Amino acid sequence: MPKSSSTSNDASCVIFDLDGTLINTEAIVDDVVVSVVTNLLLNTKKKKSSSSSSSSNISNVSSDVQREIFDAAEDARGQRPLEASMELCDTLKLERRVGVDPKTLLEMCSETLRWGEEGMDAIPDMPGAMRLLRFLKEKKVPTALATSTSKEELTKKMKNSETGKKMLDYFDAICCGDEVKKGKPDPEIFHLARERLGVKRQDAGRCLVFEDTPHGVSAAKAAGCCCVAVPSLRREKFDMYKGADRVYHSLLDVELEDFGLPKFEDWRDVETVEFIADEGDERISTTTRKYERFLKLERFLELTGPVIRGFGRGSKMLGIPTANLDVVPLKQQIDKLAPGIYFGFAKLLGPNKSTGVHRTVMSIGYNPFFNDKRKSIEPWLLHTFDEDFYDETLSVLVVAYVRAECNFTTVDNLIERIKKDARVCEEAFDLGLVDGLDEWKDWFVL
Ligand code: ADP
Ligand code: RBF
Ligand code: MG
Repeated sequence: MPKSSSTSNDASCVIFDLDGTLINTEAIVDDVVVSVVTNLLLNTKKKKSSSSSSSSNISNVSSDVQREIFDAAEDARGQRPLEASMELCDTLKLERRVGVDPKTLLEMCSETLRWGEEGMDAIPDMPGAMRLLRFLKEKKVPTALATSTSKEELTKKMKNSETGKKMLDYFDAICCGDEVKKGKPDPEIFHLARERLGVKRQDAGRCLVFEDTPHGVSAAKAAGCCCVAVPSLRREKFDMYKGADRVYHSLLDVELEDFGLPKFEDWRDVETVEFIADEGDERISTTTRKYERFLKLERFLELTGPVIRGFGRGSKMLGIPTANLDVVPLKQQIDKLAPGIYFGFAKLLGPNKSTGVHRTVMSIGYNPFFNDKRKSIEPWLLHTFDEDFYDETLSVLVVAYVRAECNFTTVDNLIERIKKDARVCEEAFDLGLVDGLDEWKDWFVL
């Protein structure tokens, strides 16, 4: 996945997309689109089937249809609302199927999507967004926002976002969708952002753009900018990001020094574990690293729940048991984390409580090697247990991020990589590289 061939390494400023890049609105929008369109289609179907004798299975049809709608909603991302609605109507043939035009569809969705209104859930930041913005400000790198959202909607969204209006204070310039004639994938908004940052057209390559959608990447590249993609679309669609200069799994993985910008200072090297880029390693940067490393979380995260049955692969296939936790009740908490590999501690609260607190390394994500469709939380406790402990309550304290999930060509390579993650965890604690644990001292009391 890494692509560094034509990457410019002389960036002087950074331009950000908002939705899906800095704040996580995409999941909220997709939910609304899927429910509005599903209802439209089902209502028409009901009308039709009540006048005919065929008894079609509506719930069956609806799950297929929902997948189709979700897919279309994903593909339409990155554009201004009306243009996204036009693409949706077109892809799903909504005018023909249900007689709904783009403007009407947009109105129906906006009615449900009332950003900034009382009672709406707060819009979460994307993992690593504030870390990146804070760092660029500290290093005095000029930044701009280039969003397809209109000024009015932006105000509403930020009122309801986790960090609130504070995020907007980080930008030297803000460009909204209603300030340009043509929206993304047209380059106009990136030209505007570049101009507002005082960068000449011939220097557009020195603007580093962060985007999450293929439409956004097209716009940035057409404006002559250097473009980093942090995809919000599923892995199957990663081919659609081919136009980007570099693709990262999350904002946490970005190596600013590859673009000539200051290097993050919060990664900690584990100087006893040598960095050897292995097959699955997608962290190959133009600046070679010597050691494995980890990034302490700004806020540790506690995940507690009963141990459930997983995919039945850990012990059998890998010889590495992972005590899976149910993601559903923990969704809000794990959305704060980028999918990836983490380490920390774990304790059991039932019959195995007496075994104590154990160092733990875990994967929180989709396990690309197995191409899982569902997210899973899989902690491997670095301790030998005499027996299984299904159903027992497990509490995990997530302390640090190690890397993004990767794919491997062989199981042996995956196993080797997981064992190396375990060494990073062990060494980080042995060498006393993780501070801030005392704030959690109550959690360590059994
Ligand atoms: P599953 O797919 O059901 O999660 P695994 O093969 O991954 O099955 O095995 C996980 C189970 O093994 C855990 O639920 C737990 O009961 C048991 N287990 C034993 N030792 C460990 C360990 N060190 N770390 C995690 N789970 C362990
Ligand atoms: N699965 C992957 O597909 N890619 C990975 O990079 C990956 N890294 C892991 C790292 C750790 C520390 C652990 C415990 C698991 C990791 N797995 C990874 C998950 C592994 O595929 C999963 O635990 C098994 O499939 C069991 O369900
Ligand atoms: Mg498991």
